[in-house]
Amino acid sequence: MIKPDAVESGHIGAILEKITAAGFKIVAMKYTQLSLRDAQAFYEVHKERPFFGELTSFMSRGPIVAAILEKDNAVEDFRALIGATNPADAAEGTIRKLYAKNVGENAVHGSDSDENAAIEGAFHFSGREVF
Ligand code: 3AN
Repeated sequence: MIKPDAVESGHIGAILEKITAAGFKIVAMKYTQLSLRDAQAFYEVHKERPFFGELTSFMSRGPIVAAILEKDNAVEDFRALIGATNPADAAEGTIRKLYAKNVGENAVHGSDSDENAAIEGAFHFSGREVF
């Protein structure tokens, strides 16, 4: 996902350019907005964390871009492309170093495993929206 902070700041195009230049194929994509309930469901694994309320209200405050990306070694390579969760720790040239505001408003989300990528893809897309 391209998160609400990066959408608000006008970085959709630049972020998609970096993603495709890094060799990812976009197999599904939409511009949409999560309701608070959607965000709570999406981030269910974090529900005991102290930042859950902040995270879910942020993720539902404005539109996002959701996408399914394909590439060999996609999970690891995408996490390298986006950089550390906290942009202060992110490597130079990474998407979060370039576009994230702080650890909460950090521009993009990437799945942390192939299994979660499949679950998260199914959260956003029906079968006929995946190409
Ligand atoms: P990542 O997105 O890098 O996998 P996770 O899974 O640890 O990071 O955290 C999920 C999301 O929760 C992050 N993308 C970020 O938006 C938010 N988050 C993580 N840590 C904090 C924190 N200390 N304060 C506020 N939000 C946080």
